[in-house]
Amino acid sequence: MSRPVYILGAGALGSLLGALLSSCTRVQLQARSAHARAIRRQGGLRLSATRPGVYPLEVDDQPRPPAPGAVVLVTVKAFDLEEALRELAPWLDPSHLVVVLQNGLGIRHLAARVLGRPVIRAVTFMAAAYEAPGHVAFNAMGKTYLPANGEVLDLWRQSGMPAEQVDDIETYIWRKLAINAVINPLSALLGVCNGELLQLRPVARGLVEEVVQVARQEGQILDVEETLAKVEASMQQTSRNTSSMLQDVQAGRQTEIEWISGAVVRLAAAHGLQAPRNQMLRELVRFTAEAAS
Ligand code: KPL
Repeated sequence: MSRPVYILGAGALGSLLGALLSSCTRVQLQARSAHARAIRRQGGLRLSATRPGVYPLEVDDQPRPPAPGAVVLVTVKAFDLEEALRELAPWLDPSHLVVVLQNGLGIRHLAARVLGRPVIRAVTFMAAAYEAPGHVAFNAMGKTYLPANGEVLDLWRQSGMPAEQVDDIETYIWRKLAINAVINPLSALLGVCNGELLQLRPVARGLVEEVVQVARQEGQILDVEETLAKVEASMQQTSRNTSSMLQDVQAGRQTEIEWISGAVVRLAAAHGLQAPRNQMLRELVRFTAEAAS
């Protein structure tokens, strides 16, 4: 019998994972009241685009503890992570497995520090957009990379999601950072879907060069051409998605810019380097997000 799953963070990604995982185990999704009400009214979460349909799902709009032995998937945005984990901490016991899936750097350390226990840091390329309460557009079935934990890997695979166990999760964290450092700020500033950015190769290359340079200082040997190819492959694969940063700007919310471009700039400075392109996008996104809020 699979472990139950508890999802903290019912945005586009958390809701999508809840819907898909509910086909193979019990899922408790913690959601805001309008989203929770719509899910109950429809008899589940509505997915459109890939695998359309209504997926039955147990949803709570009042904070509830995870079931014993649950896999706790933390899918809140990076800027909400610390507070969400502080609220979760009293409910955890050694039977729980905590998995963090945010964009950006420093996520595993932050989570382990706040919870005082190790967590599983996963990297996912699933792409989704929150359309309306009770409705998520499932825009790309991307792979999820997990460090050694067979149980979480099995849950993913049983529910039909591609997943791979990897020894070097740090490499995937840096690759995803490069992807997010190009796609997220550019899409948020230009107001376009990810696929449109394929036309901006020289801009993407400049941003990737800076990320690769910082990664090297941190002991991650990435290659510019290979990383750029991965960024473009992600633009292709998620071409119809609006990035999470564009969704945040459009909704007048805070963005993850400090966890993505901001992290690149701060680490560059710590190594006596500069990352002027990432710094420029960081400032422009901050300005745009403030103007939109
Ligand atoms: O991670 C993403 C995001 O939007 O945050 C990508 C992979 C770019 C998909 O949109």
